[in-house]
Amino acid sequence: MKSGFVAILGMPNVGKSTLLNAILKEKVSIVSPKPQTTRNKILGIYNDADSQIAFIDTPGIHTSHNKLDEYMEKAINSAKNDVDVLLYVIDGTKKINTNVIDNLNKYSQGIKNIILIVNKIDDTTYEKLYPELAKCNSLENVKDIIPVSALKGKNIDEVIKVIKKYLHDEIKYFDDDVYTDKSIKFLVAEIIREKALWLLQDELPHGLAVEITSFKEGGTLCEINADIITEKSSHKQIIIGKNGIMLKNIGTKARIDIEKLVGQKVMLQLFVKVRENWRESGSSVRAYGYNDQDL
Ligand SMILES: Nc1nc2c(ncn2[C@@H]2O[C@H](COP(=O)(O)OP(=O)(O)O)[C@@H](O)[C@H]2O)c(=O)[nH]1
Ligand SMILES: [Mg+2]
Repeated sequence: MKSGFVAILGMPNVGKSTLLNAILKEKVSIVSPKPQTTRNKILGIYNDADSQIAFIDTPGIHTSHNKLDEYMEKAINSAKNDVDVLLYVIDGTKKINTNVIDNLNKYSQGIKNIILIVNKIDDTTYEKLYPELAKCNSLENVKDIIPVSALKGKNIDEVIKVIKKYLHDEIKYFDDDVYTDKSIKFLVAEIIREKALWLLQDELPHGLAVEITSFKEGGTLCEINADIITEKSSHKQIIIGKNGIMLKNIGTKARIDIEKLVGQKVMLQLFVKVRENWRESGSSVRAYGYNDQDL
């Protein structure tokens, strides 16, 4: 029995959260085509017959602007502490230029075992990919390079196999039936935020937060009320939509996923609230679930 901790790091949108969900075969981290979808450090725990691996998903690397960005930067740095392996994820459909290499070197400093994950190979060809991969062969700290498709679940077994080479601990840190450190409430709020990110297109992705205001689990029905928080009053109407259709859509899509998560029928009521510039305010950032004491 081997165990250990693995951090997943890389630029926004390369598919880090999709990779974590593919490894766990459970959805613990939300995914969207927009950058900075993941805001927290999310732990996903993988168990099989001879190993237990705790994966830490992180927000994408980017430079700080507001209080929320600062929190995300801290989440990345704290994820790197004390890990046995770093999975550095890059987008295999893009050119591997000096920028990509510089970032990899910068953000993997001090970590011994780095596995380079080249993702999205379903969306490229080997003719295009191989010359790019060749550029990575000379990277000093990179021990392995694994092309994968997180979306199609391709080569994920190989990732697990390679990670196991670097694990030394021989105890289980978590119970077998636990697959994340996050609460059901957190996961529910994230599902709602995910649906909003997908449905709202480019209008207002970054200023959204979701707060669960009431969560009642009954015998057969789970009743949930949640606020979608936005920064501008002009955004409120966009989220509600004409005749409430957008909010209804977000609610319907979220409810389907939440029912899978809680294994019960769900009654979900969504409200929209405006909190001007909440991302600039330390207390609001903490209130909506981004508390650096948790890192
Ligand atoms: N074609 C393709 N798209 C992917 C793959 N993995 C992730 N994506 C897409 O890339 C976008 C960003 O994914 P996400 O996991 O949120 O990236 P993160 O910001 O690095 O966590 C989403 O639209 C995903 O569906 C993959 O293996 N192939
Ligand atoms: Mg993510």
